[in-house]
Amino acid sequence: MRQSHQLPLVGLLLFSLIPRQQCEICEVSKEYYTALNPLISTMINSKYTKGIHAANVLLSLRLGGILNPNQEQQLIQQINTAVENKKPSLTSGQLTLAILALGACKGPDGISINYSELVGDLENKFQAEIKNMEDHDGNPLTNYYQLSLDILALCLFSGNYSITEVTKILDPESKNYYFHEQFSVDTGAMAVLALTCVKRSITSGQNKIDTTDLENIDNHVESLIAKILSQKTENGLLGNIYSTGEAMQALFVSSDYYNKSQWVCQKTRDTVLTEISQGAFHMPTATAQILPALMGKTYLDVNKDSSCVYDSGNFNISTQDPISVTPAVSASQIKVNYSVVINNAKDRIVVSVADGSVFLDVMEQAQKENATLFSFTVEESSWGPYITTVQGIKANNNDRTYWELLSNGEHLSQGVGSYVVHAGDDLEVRWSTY
Ligand code: CBY
Repeated sequence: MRQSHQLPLVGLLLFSLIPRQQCEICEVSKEYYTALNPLISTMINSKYTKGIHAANVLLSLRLGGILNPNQEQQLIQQINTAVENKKPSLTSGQLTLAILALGACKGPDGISINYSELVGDLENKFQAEIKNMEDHDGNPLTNYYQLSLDILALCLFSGNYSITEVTKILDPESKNYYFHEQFSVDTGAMAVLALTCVKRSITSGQNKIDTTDLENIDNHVESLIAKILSQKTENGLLGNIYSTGEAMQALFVSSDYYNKSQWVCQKTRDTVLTEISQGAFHMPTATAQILPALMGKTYLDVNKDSSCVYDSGNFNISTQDPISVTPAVSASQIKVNYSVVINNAKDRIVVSVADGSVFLDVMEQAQKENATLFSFTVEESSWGPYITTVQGIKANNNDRTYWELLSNGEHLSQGVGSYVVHAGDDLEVRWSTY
């Protein structure tokens, strides 16, 4: 996690060599695919590409046609085992990602997964999300990002769902698109992909035409796209660097809803490539979520009936750990301030950690020094460790509470396992409501 790829040369190369013609889908051209090798190695070799967390990675690599059948088989095996052993405890979105990954295409043996069983399980998990919303003031068991993923998979894999109901759920005015009153671009993007799939199923005649549903879907997509574009930054990112890949996918599939002057795809792509060269993508999930867009693909390209494409020499994937040019953590120590904030009460400590340490190291050091005030627990998520309790107080989706991470008063856009701390930082975990 402390490793980062510094690929300035690759970034420069991509920057200068990519043709800059106008196009709706501005993928990286094939000749330069090799420059994506380190990203791919990160996905395949990382310690986080484990169990169910491998699903995002397999989905991305299959959409890109990057793997060889052997590598693919290993990932499939991991996901199958995780699904078999942990199905009841998987969240709806985790099960969905497994279905999307396993069913992204038809493997070389022509054997497909048992869709009907998995899709049936997903229908149940999706219903449980809706039931939770009814019982808990509109709050799902997980979140709207996962509900949108669920709807996308039910749509792509012919599951049962009511078009009218999902259209109502994904109303852009729902509070579930917002965290701290800030529109979540990741969530909006996933909802656009789900709604676009549903719309296509209506217009292609798979589902009965109801003009009110169709109109509502159109309005929702239009409004969500406007909200996504309103989060465009000066340098072309959509939200932040970690939401941009999926937002690009949403914009690829909905070009009827904005005009060319509102989004210059190439600018976004070039900024992403620069960020890649600066090491922003050392987590496999982050990488998995950016890669499809860079290759001109979207999750709507998942098609259980089309044969998988395998790497025909564009990539040279090593099974070695990706090379890191970041110097090993040096022995020098830095001091940082760390506080746990609950309402108006603040428990503060100054801790010493090795230069190059991440937020989690600071929390561990503080816990060592004072277990009463600074005890905490984490859960492994596909984005790395996620703080679930501090001082025994547990985050709860039913009341929209969580432990928020801040540095110098700023909300962080990385988790505890990734954020590298600096000397003198004022780090905070704050009991918050989103
Ligand atoms: N994935 C999910 O279910 C997560 C959906 C997501 C929208 C997600 C971002 C986007 C994505 N692409 O996966 C999301 N985060 C959600 C929904 C949430 C909420 C989780 C609770 C719930 N209702 O399900 C919540 C509480 C609002 C939240 N994220 C909190 C946090 C903070 C975690 C702190 C902790 N306790 O450990 C944190 C660190 C923000 C903070 N400053 O406190 C955070 N999220 C971040 C930074 C992120 C980004 C991760 C980027 C990175 N490099 O690590 C994120 C990509 C993501 C994961 N969250 Co939330 C958003 C972004 O910055 N673009 C599906 C599942 C199957 O995997």
